[in-house]
Order: sequence, then C-alpha cells, then structure tokens
Amino acid sequence: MRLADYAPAPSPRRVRIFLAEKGLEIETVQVDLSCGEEFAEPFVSLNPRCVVPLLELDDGSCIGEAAVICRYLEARHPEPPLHGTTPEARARIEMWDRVIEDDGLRAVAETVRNRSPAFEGRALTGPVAYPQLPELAERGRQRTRQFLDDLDARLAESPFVAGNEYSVADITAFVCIGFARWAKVKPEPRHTHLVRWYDALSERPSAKA
Ligand SMILES: N[C@@H](CCC(=O)N[C@@H](CS)C(=O)NCC(=O)O)C(=O)O
Repeated sequence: MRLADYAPAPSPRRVRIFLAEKGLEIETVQVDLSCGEEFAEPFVSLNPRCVVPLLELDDGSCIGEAAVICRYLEARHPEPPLHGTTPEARARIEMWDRVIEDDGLRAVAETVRNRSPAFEGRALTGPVAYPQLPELAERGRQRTRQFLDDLDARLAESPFVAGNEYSVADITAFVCIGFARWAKVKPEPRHTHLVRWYDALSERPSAKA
C-alpha cells in the first residue's frame, strides 16, 4: 500500500491522522501540488481527477476520496474502531462526517479557491480551468463562520462530534478547523465548546500527523 500525500493539504491530512490513530505506518509519496505534480505523470495516470489523497493498493488498483480511504483502512484494521461498532453508531458517524464535509470543508474550499491568487484559473480541483468567482469566496466565508457556530452548538450537547466516542467525524472536523485558517476564520473565545474539544484533540499524538 502506498499513500499519495501532500503534507500542507487538508484532505490527505485526514488520512494521516486516521493512520496515526490506528497506529499504522504506510509508505507515503509526496505529490507536490505547489509545482503542479498532480497534473503530470506518473500521478495523472493513477488519478485523472488530479487530487490527493490517493491510496495505491498492492494489486495496482487505487482508492480515492479521504473518507473512502479511511473506510477501507477501517475494514482492514478494525481496531481501534473509528467508524462505530453498532448500526446506529455507524450511521451517526457517517452522517456527521458528511455534514462536516458539506458544511465545513466545502465552505472553506469555496472561500480559499475563489480568492487566493494561487488558485487563479483553478477555482475547482481537477484538470478543467474554472475561473474564480469573488462572490463565492464571500459566501464561503459566511458559511465557514456559520459552520463554526453550528459545530460549537453540536459540541455543547456532545463530547465528540458524533457522540460519546472519538471517531472519524472528529478527524474531519479537526482538519477543517485547521483549514479554516486558510480562509482567515478561526474559533473565537465565545466558541467555548468548540475550543474545549479542539484543545483536547490537539493533545492527541495524531494531531501532529
Ligand atoms: N473530495 C476529495 C478532495 C480532495 C482534494 O480536494 N484534494 C486537494 C488537496 S486538499 C488536491 O489534491 N488539490 C489539487 C489541486 O488543487 O490541484 C477527498 O476528500 O479526497
């Protein structure tokens, strides 16, 4: 198994933290997104969608999408469980993971990719050159701020994002809060529950991944 990674990027970080929580070490190759390596060989043949992370299996097949890579790793290495152990917990964790992708990660990406000069002509990932739309950047920033409020409210009623146990949904949310800094949005002192949860997760060894 080999993970195509790029250290500064949020999506592969989800997988790196997941691996660290599982106590797994796998071969990693850096695809330097700052030089456009995602559009060049050998990577583009492995993943024509031109994004990391990508997990290359020993039989040469590839699995994309951070959430799906984590699911695959969970199936191969069930301990400690990060996707729940009962049908109800599995559904709850999956639900929150999707909510955080939709309301959090997409909102931040919308902001950053429609505003930063580094993404000019690359407002969406992939080989098609989409232009930046400044109004989307502004809306994305509003959505990111709303996401922090919503996550704070959720964490007022639950110790972890999807319930009483740490799960993959916490990893996604934790990475998203770090990514939000790219959009110049960060938790405020009034987000007491979010700050309590974020500080606790920052203490876990996996946070360095
Ligand atoms: N939905 C995908 C998103 C992957 C993604 O957007 N990856 C970014 C890095 S965080 C990327 O590879 N960007 C390449 C580019 O900007 O050209 C996942 O969860 O894996």
